[in-house]
Amino acid sequence: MQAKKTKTIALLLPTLNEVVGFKKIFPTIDQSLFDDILVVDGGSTDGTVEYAIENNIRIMSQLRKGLAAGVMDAVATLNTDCVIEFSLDGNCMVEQLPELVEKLRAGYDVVVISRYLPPAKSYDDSFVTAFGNFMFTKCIRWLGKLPITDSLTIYRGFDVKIAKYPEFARCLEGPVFEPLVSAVAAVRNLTVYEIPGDEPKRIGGISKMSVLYNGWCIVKMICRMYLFKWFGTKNICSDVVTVDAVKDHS
Ligand SMILES: Nc1nc2c(ncn2[C@@H]2O[C@H](COP(=O)(O)OP(=O)(O)O)[C@@H](O)[C@H]2O)c(=O)[nH]1
Ligand SMILES: [Mg+2]
Repeated sequence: MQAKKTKTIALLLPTLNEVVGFKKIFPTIDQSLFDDILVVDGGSTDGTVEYAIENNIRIMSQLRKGLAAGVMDAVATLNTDCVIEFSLDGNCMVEQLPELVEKLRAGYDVVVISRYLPPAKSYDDSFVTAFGNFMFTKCIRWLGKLPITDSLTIYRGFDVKIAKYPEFARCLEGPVFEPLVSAVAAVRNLTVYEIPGDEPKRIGGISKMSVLYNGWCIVKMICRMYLFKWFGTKNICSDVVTVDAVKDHS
């Protein structure tokens, strides 16, 4: 009998005008950890795309607008079992990639580098983002059973099957990709492993995140996920034909 193949992992690098961090951080990444490396670019004009091409890094330009849409569309093109999201702006520490890879290969569905699991600390949070992250993580953790501490960070790996569940596409509206991965994992009782890890301050460029808009989209997503938890798929979007709905009409 053939031995079971270990899980394959892609490193996904979303970029939008991130050339400073890209040049500084990418050369320090151990590329041998991954089966695939892909940059998804949101329309950079600062040399990010040119740098990727010059260094033979696979890059795709996203067609839809926004970080979550770019990540979703890039994940859909991957042929690997798992994906790790990594931000090249200095917020993610390269040193933690080997452990992240190891835990994914060990079989966890989601592995998160948590900024709030002691002794880790975020050096990039403002009072507002720290409060928002705390509240949203509480709401998301009550969807399931695991005591997760960070549901919003981009720095995570997960099984790509999560993005293929029906409730995922139905709840992905606006910038809610990472909290949605955590919410789906909670509702479905998937295996989640958290590794404490500091979030250093970003280097170069500016954050493209809008606190109010992101917060509003996450509130809507969490409400939909509670509806999904309590009443099932057909209640989270009216134009979806579920197996139940098909049965009703037969
Ligand atoms: N492809 C793509 N990447 C983006 C987009 N917006 C931000 N990014 C990248 O995603 C990462 C996280 O974004 P950032 O603005 O730093 O968010 P923050 O860390 O939550 O403040 C950075 O590496 C950005 O360059 C986008 O619309 N498309
Ligand atoms: Mg950032």
